[in-house]
Amino acid sequence: MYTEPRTATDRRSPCQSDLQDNSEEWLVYRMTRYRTGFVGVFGQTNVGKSTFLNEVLGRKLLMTSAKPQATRNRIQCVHTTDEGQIVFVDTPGLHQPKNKLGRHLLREAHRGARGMNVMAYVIEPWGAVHPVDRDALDHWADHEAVKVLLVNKIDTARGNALEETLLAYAALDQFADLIPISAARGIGLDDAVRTIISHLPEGDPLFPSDVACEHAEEFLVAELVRDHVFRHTRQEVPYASAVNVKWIREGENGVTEIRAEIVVARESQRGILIGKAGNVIKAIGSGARADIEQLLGTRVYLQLTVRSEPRWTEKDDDIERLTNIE
Ligand SMILES: Nc1nc2c(ncn2[C@@H]2O[C@H](COP(=O)(O)OP(=O)(O)OP(=O)(O)O)[C@@H](O)[C@H]2O)c(=O)[nH]1
Ligand SMILES: [Mg+2]
Repeated sequence: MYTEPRTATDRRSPCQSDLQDNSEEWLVYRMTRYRTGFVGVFGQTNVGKSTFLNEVLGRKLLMTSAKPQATRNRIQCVHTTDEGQIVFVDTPGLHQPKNKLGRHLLREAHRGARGMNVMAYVIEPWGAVHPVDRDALDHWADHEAVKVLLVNKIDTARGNALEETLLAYAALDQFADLIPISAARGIGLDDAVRTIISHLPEGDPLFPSDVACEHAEEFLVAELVRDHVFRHTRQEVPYASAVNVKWIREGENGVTEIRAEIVVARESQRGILIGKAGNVIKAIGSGARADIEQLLGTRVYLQLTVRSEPRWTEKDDDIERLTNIE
């Protein structure tokens, strides 16, 4: 039986002692020390990475969408439990880039892998190893992070698809654990979090337990507006849109006043975003306002404008400026 080390110098991991890697004591040991570390969430676009994080965090901090390429930045958020603290890094989904903005997103995803203790790689129950995953996992084969596979959307799996998926990805011999989940239905999330924590190094929390996100309010507010741009527009318009929060200030009677502009890449997109008699921009504004009120916990007055910056999605400087995270 593993016994508690008595001195700091005696704090060897049980791996170095006589314990077997999979013995019950080792598992108990892994679960009883406070653990802290960085966990990157990776995977193809639209597999549910941001949905998973929102569900784990218990609040809508990250933008999600039925349309691909919703996430544009490496976004850090903090999840604290009694067992450990995870600094999660959400990343843009892996995809075939079609323009400069797409290539920028892919670079962001790869940058997200730096310094991670654990890579949570998210897939869907496709039944076989997807070629994009094979390439990405090959690329990260020598990365020092522990890799955990999250098979999301198990609510959509038909027949033996889940079992076949688990077998196919296990055969890659890269994953310490493979966990079926459904982010949207809240299935398997506790298991996923506990397993991830068990792979983190021992350490004290890096953030106070009430911190959920280390980004400025402006960024989170901009993401909520962009979320509703994705909901209310189609084709190229959501991908040509960026949101810039001009200011947030305390107004009268506890109302928070926010001024934000949506930047599009062409004049015609401006018209689409505004819509007939302003119906599209109104729908975006009222949806975003409700979400921002939830986030900030105050009443919100949101003023939205639309401006076009021709071809910003093709210019490096503009991409940096308009997708910049603070
Ligand atoms: N059926 C089902 N749908 C899900 C589940 N989890 C997420 N989704 C849906 O999948 C879509 C994509 O979710 P996101 O969380 O935006 O995906 P993502 O991986 O962050 O996408 P990118 O940011 O574009 O890389 C959304 O419509 C979600 O509602 C799930 O467990 N089951
Ligand atoms: Mg996302």
